[in-house]
Amino acid sequence: MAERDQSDTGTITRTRTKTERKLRKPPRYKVLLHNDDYTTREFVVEVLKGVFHRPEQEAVQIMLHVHQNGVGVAGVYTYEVAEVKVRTVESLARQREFPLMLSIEPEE
Ligand code: TYC
Repeated sequence: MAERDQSDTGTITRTRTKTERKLRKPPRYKVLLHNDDYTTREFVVEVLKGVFHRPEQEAVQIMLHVHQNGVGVAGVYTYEVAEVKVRTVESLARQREFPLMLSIEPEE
């Protein structure tokens, strides 16, 4: 058996492959919109258009999905961008005294 000095733990290391490093895409997060009984449909559509850059028809579809199912995806972003979207919409909603709730969850 080969000799080992005291600092040698026997651990074998290797250089990370490109997929483990450079080509790894930043994780993405869903911004979820939650239904409530007080926020107006119009406000939710305006937010989906203005903050999440959804075209009118898509904005209406997402709003109706949330209205009917309780929750839906407004958009998918890096964590930092998702956080800013949530803060922006919460601020707009509170200015109008709407209780609209949003949350962030990892994609997949
Ligand atoms: N349920 C609301 C209403 O009937 C509309 C609504 C839709 C509210 C989506 C929030 O995330 C929401 N006025």
